[in-house]
This record gives sequence, C-alpha cells and structure tokens, in this order.
Amino acid sequence: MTLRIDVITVFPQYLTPLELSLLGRAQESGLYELHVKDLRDHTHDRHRTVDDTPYGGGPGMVMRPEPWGEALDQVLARGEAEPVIIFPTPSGVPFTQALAEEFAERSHLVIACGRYEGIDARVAEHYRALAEVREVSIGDYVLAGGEAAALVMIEAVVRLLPGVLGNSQSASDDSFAPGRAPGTELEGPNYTKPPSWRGMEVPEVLLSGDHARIRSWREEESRVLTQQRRAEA
Ligand code: JF8
Repeated sequence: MTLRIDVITVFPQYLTPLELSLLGRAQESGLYELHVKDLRDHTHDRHRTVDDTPYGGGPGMVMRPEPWGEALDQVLARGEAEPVIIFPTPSGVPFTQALAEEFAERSHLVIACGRYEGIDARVAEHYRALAEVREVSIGDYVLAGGEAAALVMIEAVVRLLPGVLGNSQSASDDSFAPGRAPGTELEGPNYTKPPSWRGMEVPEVLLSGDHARIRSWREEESRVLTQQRRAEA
C-alpha cells in the first residue's frame, strides 16, 4: 500500500526539494506519491485572490475559505480511505516522532499550507465532519507559512515507510524512537575513518570490538547529553 500525500499551497515550487535524495528515490520507487496543488487554481476572479482583510480588524490578511473548500473537496473526492487533513499552524499540537509514526501508518495525508495570518477558521471546522483534521505545529517559532512545516513533516513521515531507508535498523535506532520513552534519550556522537584527524582521536572504546563496552559507553554518552541539553527530561 503506497502512501498518498496531497499538498495544497500558493507556492507549489516550495515543495520541489522533495524530488531530491532519499525522498525523491522513495517517490520514484513508488513507496509514496506526492501531489502538489496550487490553491490559486481554485479561484475564479481575475486576480486569483486567496486572501482578504480579517473580520474584527487587526494586521495582515486571512485566507478566504472558498478556494480552500474547492481544493479540499477535489482532493477528498478521490475517495481514498481515512484521509487525514493536516493544517500546519503555530497554534497546533506539537509535531513529534510519535505523530510522524502515526501519519506513516495512514494511507492518505492532505497538508493544507496557509500563508499570511492563516486560513479562515471555518475551513478546519467544516472538514472535521468529513475527515480526520489535525492542526499541528513543528515548533515554537514563527514561520511565514505552512510550506516549510509541510517539508519537515513529509521528510519525517516518509523516511519511516517500509523500504525507504536502506538499513531497516536505522529508523528504530533514532534519537526519539519510542521504546526509549519518546524524546527522553538523545543519541550521542558518531565517528568514522580516519581514526586520527587533525590530532583528534576516535574514542578508543569504539575501536575495541568489545560490543558490551561499546553499548554501555554509548548509553552513558546519551545520559550525559540528555541531562545537559534536556534538563527538564
Ligand atoms: C504560518 C500560515 C508553524 N511552527 C510553526 N511556526 N509557524 C508556523 C506556521 C504555519 C502556517 C502558517 N503563517 C501563516 C506559520 C507550523 N506548523
């Protein structure tokens, strides 16, 4: 079963990095399908208007609901099973590894990328009756639109799909992989050849071949790092 991802945006070119590298190959191999839709194709005025002034006043512009309704209806009309509509927004629930894993289990993700001050709130409310709607934030900082968040979420989800990573261990071994309680254990430093570089040596334990010692060294590095960088955890 291949994952289908639809992205709706006024900047379709923003998604072109997904043709590169791991994600490009995943698409070429048919492990997932990406469909990017230009929201302005669902406007009907001469200036292809997608925004208007906010009711109640305030700065900036808000995205009008009608183009979103037309675009989302068209995507949902494909009739894929159990679609999830994701609205990137700074006021959303945090995007975590657990949420990436949940999305990787689904068969149809629709990502609605807003711009300006965001999308008229009736859109998300309307589609709650027709699909699973998730308002999600990728972190506590302010972006200019949802596209960068869509890139982040797609990369986090697609790399979890069976067959995308060469080494099936890699995804389950990550910092934040559950099993270790999600987000409680950071991965320590990695090294490769040469063993000596600019006078700096690879830690001797990693060259020892003693796998029990290596495992406990890595666990200790993780513990110290997590304490230093995630003091609350
Ligand atoms: C936006 C639409 C976001 N973590 C995040 N910071 N900012 C955003 C975001 C998302 C959508 C829009 N401005 C206009 C900012 C997420 N996700």
